[in-house]
Amino acid sequence: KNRKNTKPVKQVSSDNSPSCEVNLSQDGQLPHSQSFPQNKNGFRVGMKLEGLDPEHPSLFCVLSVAEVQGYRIRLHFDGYSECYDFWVNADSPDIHPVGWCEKTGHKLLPPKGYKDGEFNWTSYLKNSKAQAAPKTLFKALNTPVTPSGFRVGMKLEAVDKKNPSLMCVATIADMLDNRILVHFDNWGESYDYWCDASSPYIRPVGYCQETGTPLTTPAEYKDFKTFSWEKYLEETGSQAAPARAFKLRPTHGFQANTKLEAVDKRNPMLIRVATIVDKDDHHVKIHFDGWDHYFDFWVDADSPDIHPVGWCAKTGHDLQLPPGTADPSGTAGQ
Ligand code: MLY
Repeated sequence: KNRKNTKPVKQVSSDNSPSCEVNLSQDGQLPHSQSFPQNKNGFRVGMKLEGLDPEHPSLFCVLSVAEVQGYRIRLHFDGYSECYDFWVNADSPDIHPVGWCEKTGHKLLPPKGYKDGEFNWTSYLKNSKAQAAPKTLFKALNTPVTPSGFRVGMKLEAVDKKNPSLMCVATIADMLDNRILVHFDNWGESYDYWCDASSPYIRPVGYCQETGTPLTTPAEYKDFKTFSWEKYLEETGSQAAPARAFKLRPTHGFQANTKLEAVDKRNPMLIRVATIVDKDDHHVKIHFDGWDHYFDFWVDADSPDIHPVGWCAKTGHDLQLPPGTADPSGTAGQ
């Protein structure tokens, strides 16, 4: 894991393309994470699990629960600096019980200091006197999988979420539950992201040509000026993902000037009182009440980091009130 050796960089929060996405349920209802959780957060500090590295979403890592707050957990990469810790909801589809990688044929990145093939969960748990997070706590295991026409290796056209103006040549690098991992041909895996079949960021091969949208060809592609999908599929011995596999996403129900509770991107342990100040087909623009509009940002409408009013109170999470709000405890706006 090369990034673990580099200096931590504060996540910049100026783009409008956050990297988290959850499934809309079949009936087009809000994603589970955007309604009130049905169950309690059963994770406890010290429990170990396997999960996606949010900055390298193709990698599954050995993680420990470092903090529990309401329905959220802070996850720590075993052996690495705390500065890489990150927060997820207890029902995140990106976390799995110990042994999941082995079972599903995914490579598990061991804790720092372990060489490939040297790591073994049984002895690791014993030596670290730690508990594996119980399987029943994981949402992914309880989610029915709908068959899709997608297969690993198939090609498609996809938005580079880190450069949202680019539609690019992409490949399905992995599949998991109802999601696909989008990888950009010949680029590093840091641009990869998981999405479901109804993601507005993915289109079948041929979409750019049909709509007159420029298509970003694979990095270093020799004939980029004369790129043709037919030729490229043949060269790479691959298939296009069938158009029928792509689903239409129902429009979200968010309205401007409505209130919600949203994770502060700059300090993700905090959830603040917020307002939707703008929206488009698949995004909403979040404003933190009482703070400068400079901090406003766009998120995907299905982001797991936006919650209905009352979510914090119901799940036992602190809520940051607008600065200046009368608060007897004197912690408002911190
Ligand atoms: N300016 C950026 C653009 C990278 C685009 C990568 N996408 C297509 C996966 C760079 O050259 O790093």
